[in-house]
Amino acid sequence: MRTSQPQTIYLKDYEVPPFLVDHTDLRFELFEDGARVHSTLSMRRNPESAAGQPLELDGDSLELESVALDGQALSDRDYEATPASLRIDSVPDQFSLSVVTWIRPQDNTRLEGLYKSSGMFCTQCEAEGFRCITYYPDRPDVMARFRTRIEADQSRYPVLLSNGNDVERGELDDGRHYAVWEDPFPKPSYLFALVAGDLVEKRDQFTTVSGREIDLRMYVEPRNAEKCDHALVSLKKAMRWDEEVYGREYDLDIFMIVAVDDFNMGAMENKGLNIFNSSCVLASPDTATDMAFQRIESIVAHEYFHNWSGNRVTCRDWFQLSLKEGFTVFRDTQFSSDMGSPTVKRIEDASLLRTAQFAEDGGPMAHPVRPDSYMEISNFYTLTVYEKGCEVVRMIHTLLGPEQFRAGSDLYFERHDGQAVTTDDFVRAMEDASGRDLSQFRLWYEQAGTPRLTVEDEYDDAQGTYRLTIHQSVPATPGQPEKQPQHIPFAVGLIGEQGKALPLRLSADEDENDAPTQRVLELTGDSHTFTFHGLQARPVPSLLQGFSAPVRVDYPWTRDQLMFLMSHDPDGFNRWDASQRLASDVIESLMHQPKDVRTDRRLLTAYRHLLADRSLDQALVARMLQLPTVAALIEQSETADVQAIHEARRRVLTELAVELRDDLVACYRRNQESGEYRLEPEDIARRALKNTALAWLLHVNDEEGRMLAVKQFEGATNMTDRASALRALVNSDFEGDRQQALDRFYGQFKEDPQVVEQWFAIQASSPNAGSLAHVEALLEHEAFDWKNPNKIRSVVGAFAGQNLSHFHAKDGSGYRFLAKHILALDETNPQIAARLVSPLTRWRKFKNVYSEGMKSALETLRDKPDLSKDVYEVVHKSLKD
Ligand code: 7MF
Ligand code: ZN
Repeated sequence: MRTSQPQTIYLKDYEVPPFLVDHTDLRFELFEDGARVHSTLSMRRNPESAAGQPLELDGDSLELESVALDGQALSDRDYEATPASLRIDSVPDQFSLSVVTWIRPQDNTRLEGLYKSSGMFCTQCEAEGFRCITYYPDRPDVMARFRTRIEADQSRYPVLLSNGNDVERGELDDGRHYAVWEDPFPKPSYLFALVAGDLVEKRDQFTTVSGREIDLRMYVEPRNAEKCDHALVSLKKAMRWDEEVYGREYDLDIFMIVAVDDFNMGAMENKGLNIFNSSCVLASPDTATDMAFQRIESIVAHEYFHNWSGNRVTCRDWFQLSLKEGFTVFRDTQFSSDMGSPTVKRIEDASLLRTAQFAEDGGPMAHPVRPDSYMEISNFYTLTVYEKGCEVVRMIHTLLGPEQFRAGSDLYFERHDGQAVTTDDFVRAMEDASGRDLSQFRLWYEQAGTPRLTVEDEYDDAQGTYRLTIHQSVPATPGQPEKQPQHIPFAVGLIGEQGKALPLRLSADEDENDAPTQRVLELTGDSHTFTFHGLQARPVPSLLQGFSAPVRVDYPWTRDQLMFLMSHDPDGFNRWDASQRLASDVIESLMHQPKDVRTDRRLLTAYRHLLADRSLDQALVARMLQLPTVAALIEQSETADVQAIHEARRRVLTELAVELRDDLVACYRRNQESGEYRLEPEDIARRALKNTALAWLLHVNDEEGRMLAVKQFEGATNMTDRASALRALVNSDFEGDRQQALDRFYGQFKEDPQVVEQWFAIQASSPNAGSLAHVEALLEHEAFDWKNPNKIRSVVGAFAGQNLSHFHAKDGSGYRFLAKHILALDETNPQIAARLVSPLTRWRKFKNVYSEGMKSALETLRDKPDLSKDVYEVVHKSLKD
């Protein structure tokens, strides 16, 4: 057991910083056995803070070499230093503090602060990594102008980068050189970045709307020189889009992107120097799938958009994280939607939310979008803060409409430029610009839990009226037993007998021609009734169109109604939703039925129509053909029996694939690759559809499917087709072809870490090939590396998060496997260790055979001496009753 309980930090305890930093001057001496950091801070007392407080700076694992106040060296009686803090009891109102620390980037396996990744130095400071570099008031409401001088060996580290503009460079003795960077914009320490390495530079240009020329520079290891184009193209698209849609222009003369292989997260928005996980920025058609290209476009945009939503206006404290993340995810979602298929983008986002975020919101780690407390802030970079936070901003957009939302965003940036603010300031700007009252809406930031809407309807033949009654309830969550009703924008439509969207008349004298076919009903109380007039027959309701709010909706659609919606709902999102509800219903009803009970023929008919429908957006068809995942089915069930769910889903998939075999082959052939690889939405959709058909054929070990897969694997001119064929073979019973394809794939790409990660993930997530024994063997593979977060995610993460039938083996072996590796990782990289605990946290959701094993795995973790704060928090909250 951990001997002391980590401290809990509360939002209600927030106090303004006692000291401010006007200027931060840094000098880094980088060596092979460590780095010396000289920091000089120009500080003064905060006039808004109580007088006479001592100076207390944050540190983390620091070795102090010297301290000087206003140029006078201090003796160790004048201050109190530990690896985690530096305290000076008496300081003047204004002073300069110089501190020298010694740190060891080469031994830094946590990947927080300054560390080495494949021979280069790089940093990750969000949220509290800067304190691993030097003593500092490491909180986002302390903003300073930074000047950074980097000194290093010239031949090993020819490229020396930091935030802002490069103002000076030169040579030093002993083959060393230096560079000086100055960032004119005051920023919090979490946006500081430094990179030193032997990198190639790719240059590009962007002319802003006001005619300024921006230098775009991308830095990568030489072997990745040919994988930069897509990120640079994406960056320019994002820069233009932010000017056009938000009126936001870039503010420095240089914008830099760096790719690093060892990175705990996806990417980081450091001012003027964004750092990316290689897997989220490097791409070529030969090595990256369509999905990877799309992910890169949206992540590059996300980090760029932070320049305004996050950097120019930042967070007052980490409880406000969603201020920058929720808003920026909303911005990147809108951007991706504009760049591709809006319906498919909405489906992707909503399925992530409904499976993973709803699960988080219903489990022991549930917290509001603006949490009230935390032990370790890195555990709060969650789906709730990011994705639900995005939905909250999206609902404001829906309630205000695009023009008023833009006015609110303009006001927010104008009012708070250069400040560190709260989510409340954001909402207030939206209110002030629009005149709308969002006081009840603020509960979305304060209450955890997914609201549930129960819908009843009644059709009155004589009156020609249709009544919808909607009840809402917000479930209890840890620390929040009682909830108030929330303000929910609920978009609805009604579909008539002929499959037409009907005009929605909320009063009898409303003219049919003025009535819209979609209305956003605003729910604010426990229950509401809306009456629609002038109907000739009972309509089919299309509820929560476009997923207008992050809520669950219960309405007893019949299977026939769902089929009807699948082919007639004008709302593309709800067509997909109907397909998922129908398939879920069919799968669930088969769960405890004897083997000879057949799948409802209506599902088959629906899918046969889909496969033949050439008029529908093919990207949407490809999405609708995907059966709900096991994770989605678990989320929908009361207490989950994973093996039964997995079996029932397999049975349905098998029956569909056998029955639709000819349609699948025809669909495959119709959509085969011809000509050059293009990344246009039609081409992406075509490949997705074809590869879904292929996966289904291989699922039932179809001979022609096997031939097509092998041919596609060998002849592929792009990674989407190659990886899809590999995945299909891996998920078939054609063991010979599977092994041959795996070996050839590895042989061809073993020098490329991003491709090897895909190779690992395809195996570790396969219900067929990814047995625990095989996954254990992958951990012994020459390409596996416990120091690299991407490798851990692609094997351990993919197994526990995506290979649910093996992970939830009834003998508990999957859970013990995960616990064992979390324990080891807790020593080297606590952030990654804590993230891996997540598949165990929802143990109460599962039947006893599973939950007992999950709980005992959590207890194993709890009993480790000196557990990190990161893992401690997740484990203890999960076990709490
Ligand atoms: C798109 O938010 C959406 C979310 C923190 C690190 C990137 O810019 C970030 C960083 C985590 C989890 C998700 C994302 C990021 C982080 C992310 C990236 C791209 N400020 Br942790
Ligand atoms: Zn972000």
